[in-house]
Amino acid sequence: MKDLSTDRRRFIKQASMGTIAASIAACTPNTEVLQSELTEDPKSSPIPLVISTWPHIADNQIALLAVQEGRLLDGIEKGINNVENNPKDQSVGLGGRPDRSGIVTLDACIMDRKHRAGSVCYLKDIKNPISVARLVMEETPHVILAGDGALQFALDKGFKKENLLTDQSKSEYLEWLKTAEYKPQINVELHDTIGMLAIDERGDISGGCSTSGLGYKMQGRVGDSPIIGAGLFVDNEIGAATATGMGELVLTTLGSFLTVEFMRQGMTPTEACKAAVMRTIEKNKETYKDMQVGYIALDKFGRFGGYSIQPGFQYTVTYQDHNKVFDAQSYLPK
Ligand code: SD4
Repeated sequence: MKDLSTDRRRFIKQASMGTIAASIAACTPNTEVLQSELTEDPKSSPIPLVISTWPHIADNQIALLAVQEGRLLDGIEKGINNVENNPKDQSVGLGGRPDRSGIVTLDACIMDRKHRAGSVCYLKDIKNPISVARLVMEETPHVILAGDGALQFALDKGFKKENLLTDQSKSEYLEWLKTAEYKPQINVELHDTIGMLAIDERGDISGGCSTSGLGYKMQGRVGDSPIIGAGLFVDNEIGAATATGMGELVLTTLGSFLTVEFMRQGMTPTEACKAAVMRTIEKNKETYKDMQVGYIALDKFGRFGGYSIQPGFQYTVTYQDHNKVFDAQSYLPK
C-alpha cells in the first residue's frame, strides 16, 4: 500500500526547501518593519529569524546574532541565558518567584533540529537551567533530569550554586504569605516565561523554554515548560511551537506538540496556535475563563504566529535589524 504520510512529508519538505531558497534570494536587507501579512506569505519570510514569548527584545537580539553566525543552538541558549541572568525578570532564573515554601525551583528544556531534546525540572540554586538542559541533551543518554539528580549533574559539569531568591522576590513572597491566597493571575507578572524558537538561513529550526514556573506553586510542582511536547516541541521537517501560561492546561493537551501537528496538517502557525488554544478551551470549559494559555509557532517556511485565550499575550519577532512585538490574537475579547 502507498504510504501517504511519507509522501506528504516528502512534499512538505521539498516544497519548504524550495520556498526557503527562493525566500533567501528574494530577501533584501533592511526591508521595512514586519507587516502582518509577512507572517502568511512564505516568499517574504525574513530568515534567519527568532521569535519568543512576551517582549524579550534584547534576548532575541542576542539569539539572532549567534543564529546569523550559523550557531543555531547557541542562539537559543545564549538568548535564554540573558533572561535567566536578569534578576528583574521574576519568572525565569535568578530572581524567579519562589514556591509557597520560599524555594526557587526552575524548569527548562531545549530541542534541536536533529530531534534531540534535553530537560531539567525542579532544579534549585543554578541560575541557567537551559544550559544544563542542553548538556542533558548532548552529554547524557536521557531526556529529563529532575531535582537532586539534575543539581548534581550541573555541579559535576562546573555550574556554581547560588542563591536565586533576590530581595525583591523575597519581600513579595513575605507579603504574599500574609494571606497565602493562591489564585492564578492572568498576564500579571506571574507569566513571563521565555519560550524561544529560531530558524537559520538553511531553514533549520531549534527551540528552548525556561521558567521558574507559577509563583507560589506547591513545593515539588513541575509545569509544562520542561516537558517535551507540552512547553516546547520542534520537528525540523515541519516547525516548532512553545507555550506560556497555566502549565496544567498545556500539559493536559500537550499543546506544543499539538500545534506542530496542526501545522503538519497544513495550518499556518497562527491557525495552528488557535486550534491548540481551542482544544484547551474545549477540554476546560469550566475553568478557561480564569486562565491564560498562549502559544507561538514557527514553520519551515519561516512563517510565524501566536494565539492565546486571554488578550494581553505578546510575542517578539527579531530578524535582520528589526524587532517587532506583536499583540497575539485571543479567543476572549479585550
Ligand atoms: C508554568 N507555563 O510553569 C509556566 C508558567 C508560565 O509565564 O508560562 N509563565 O506553568
